[in-house]
This record gives sequence, structure tokens and C-alpha cells, in this order.
Amino acid sequence: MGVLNVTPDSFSDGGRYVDPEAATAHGLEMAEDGADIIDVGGESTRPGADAVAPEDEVERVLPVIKRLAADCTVPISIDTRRPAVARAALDAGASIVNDVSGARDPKMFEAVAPAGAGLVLMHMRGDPATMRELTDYRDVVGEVREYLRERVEAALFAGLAVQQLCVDPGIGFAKTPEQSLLLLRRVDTLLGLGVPVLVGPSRKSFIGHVLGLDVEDRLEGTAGAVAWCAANGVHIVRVHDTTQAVRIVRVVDAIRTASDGGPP
Ligand code: HH2
Repeated sequence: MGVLNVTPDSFSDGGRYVDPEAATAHGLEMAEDGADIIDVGGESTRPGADAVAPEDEVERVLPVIKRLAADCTVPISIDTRRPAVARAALDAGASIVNDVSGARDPKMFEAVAPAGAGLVLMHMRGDPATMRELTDYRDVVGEVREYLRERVEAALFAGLAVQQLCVDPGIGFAKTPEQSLLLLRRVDTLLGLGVPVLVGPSRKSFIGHVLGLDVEDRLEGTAGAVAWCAANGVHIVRVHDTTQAVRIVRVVDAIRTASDGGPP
């Protein structure tokens, strides 16, 4: 999944793709690299970010989604917490909703179910403005897993099919760098939830914590996390640097599936 932030303030690429032409060109480029999904977002969810009005979010993402839907062969996802934005994006040609709040607003299920769209349920506490203060867990791995299990159940109860769903532990969302590292180490525990697992490690602060490097120097750190995820059964990685991530995932997959012709 390639990240396309149509925002002025995203933590690593804010302001680069606010122009719909530039955003669309970058989306097409990522698809050409081999990205299987293009994730379009109109609101930064970095720690401390201000919320964006739904009308502004729609105004940012819609022109890009429409252009990509016309020209791009891979599915488009909309990164939003707002059902109204999700609805508008699905009408414009997106086919997946990536909700970092885990569809806390029940109207999100109502927007996604009839469209038959995909839905990413991510774990976070509070919202981007408050989440830095909400990192007190007794057992972060167990609590995140239980939250995601409950969100899958809620989605199914609301009428979504299991094939529409995907879960994400929310790296860096109400997590300290140590907690993000632990969630990555134990990411296999999410595989038993019966739906695909998505992880977004790209350029995040746990990498800065390990390497002491700023956001613009986290390419190799991201690569390490992407390789770890792919080797441990994660189905989708959400990244900014698609050229590198596609190569890494292809090599890890080739190793994972290497065979001498005998039983696996
Ligand atoms: N991370 C970000 C945004 N959306 N969605 C999912 N499912 N998983 C993630 O880990 C995730 C996400 C934050 O990264 P980015 O989009 O680069 O930054 P910003 O929120 O500042 O736009």
C-alpha cells in the first residue's frame, strides 16, 4: 500500500502532493512501482495534528481519487475517520476505507457495508491530538489484539462480510517507540484474528528511537521493518517508498516460498 498524503502537514511528506496533478502523478508512479493499493489521505494523523473539517478533507481528496480511478488499475483506499468523507470517496471510485480510529463512529459501517468496500480497522486510543498521553498499557500486545478482535466482531455484527475486513495494530498511534517495537515483534499474534493484517511502519518514530535518525533518513530503518513484517506473515505494508518496499517484499516472498519440490 503506497501512501499518498494530500495534506499540507503530514509528518514526512506534508505539502508535497497538495496539487491534484502532482498527487495523481505520484499515485500512478507508485502503482507502476508495483504497489497494490494507493492510500489517499486528506488529514494528517501525526501526533498533535489538528482535526480537519470533513468538507475540507473531501475537497482535498476527491479530485485526486477521481483522477486515479480513471487512470490507475490498482484499488484506491481512502484514509479517513469520517463516514461522510468515506462515502464521497467510495462514490468517486475508491474501494477501500482505511479508518485509523477502527470505525469508532458506527456510521462508518453504514457507509462501507452497502458499497461492499474493504475496511481497515486500526487500533488507536484517543485521537491524534491526545494519543501521546494515552500509552499506559498493562499488556500492549494483548490489549491491541483484544481491541481488534472486538472491532472485527462489531463490523460483522453491523453486516460487513469477513472478506471486507483487515486489521492494523496502529504503529505509533498511542504507542511509545518501545510498544511499537513490541507490537512488531509479536505481530504474528494478530494472524489468528481470521482477517488479513496491515502494518504501517514507514518512517515512524520507533525507527528514529533505534537509529537516532530524523524522518528523512529512515528509509533503511523502514526497509528493516518491512522485511520483518513480510517474513512474519503480514499481508499488507503501508509505505511511502514503494520502489524499495516492493523489491523487499518480492525477495522475502521468494525466500518464504522457496521449495525443493518436496513437501513444504
Ligand atoms: N499511519 C499513518 C496514517 N494512516 N493507516 C493505517 N492503516 N496504518 C498506519 O500505520 C497509518 C495509517 C501515519 O502516517 P502518514 O500518513 O505518513 O502521516 P500523516 O498521518 O502525518 O499524514
